[in-house]
Amino acid sequence: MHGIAHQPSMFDLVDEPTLGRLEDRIQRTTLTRGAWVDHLPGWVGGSESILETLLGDIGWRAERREMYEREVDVPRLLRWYDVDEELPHPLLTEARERLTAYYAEELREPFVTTGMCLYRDGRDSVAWHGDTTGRSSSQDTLVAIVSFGSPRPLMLRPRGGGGDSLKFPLGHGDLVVMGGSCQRTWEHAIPKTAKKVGPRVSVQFRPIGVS
Ligand SMILES: O=C(O)CCC(=O)C(=O)O
Repeated sequence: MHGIAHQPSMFDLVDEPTLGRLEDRIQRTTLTRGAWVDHLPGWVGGSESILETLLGDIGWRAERREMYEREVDVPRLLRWYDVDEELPHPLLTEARERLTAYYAEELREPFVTTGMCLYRDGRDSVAWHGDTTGRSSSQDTLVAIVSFGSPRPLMLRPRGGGGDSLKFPLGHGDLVVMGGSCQRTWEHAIPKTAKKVGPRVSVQFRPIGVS
C-alpha cells in the first residue's frame, strides 16, 4: 500500500509465521457485569510476512460518516471478509480455526467473519464503542482480535462511566479476546497518539451476526 511507511525487522523477515499454544498461556481478566478479556502477547510468531501482506493491496476502503451534520473521514481504513471469503494469508485462516476450537465450549458456534482495520499512523483511531450491531446488543458473545505492526493500546471502560479504564497493550502478533457481556456492558477504543508510530492492522474474528 502506498504511503504506509513500515520498517520490517530483520529478525522477523527470516521467520515463517507460526501460532503458539493457547492452552495454559492465555491470561483472563474478569471485568464487572459478566464481561471478561483474555490476553496473550506474542501468539503469532514470525508475523512480519503477514503484516507485509496486510499492508498490500487487499482492498482497503476509506469510509465516511456523519458527525455533527457533516460528513467526515473515518480515521482508519477498513476491510471486511464475509463468511467464506478467503483471507489474504493462510495463517489467518488457521488462527480463526484454532480460536474456534479453543473457545468451542464458551462460544458454541464458529468464528466466521473477519473485520480488518488499518491504523496508518498515530492519527488513526477508533472512539469508545461496543460491537453492538446485531446479536451482541442483547446476547453474550466473543470477539477475538489479533494485532500486527506497531503497538497500540486497546482501552476498555464500563459503559456509562463510573469506573477506571483498563489498558491492554497490543503489539505485533498479540491476541486479545473480549467475551461474555463485554460488547454491551463495556466499551473499547484505540486512542490517537502524538507518538511517532508506524502502521497497525487489527484482525477481528466474530461469529455470524455480530459486528
Ligand atoms: O483496532 C482494534 O483492535 C479494535 C477495533 C474495533 O474496536 C472495532 O473495529 O470494532
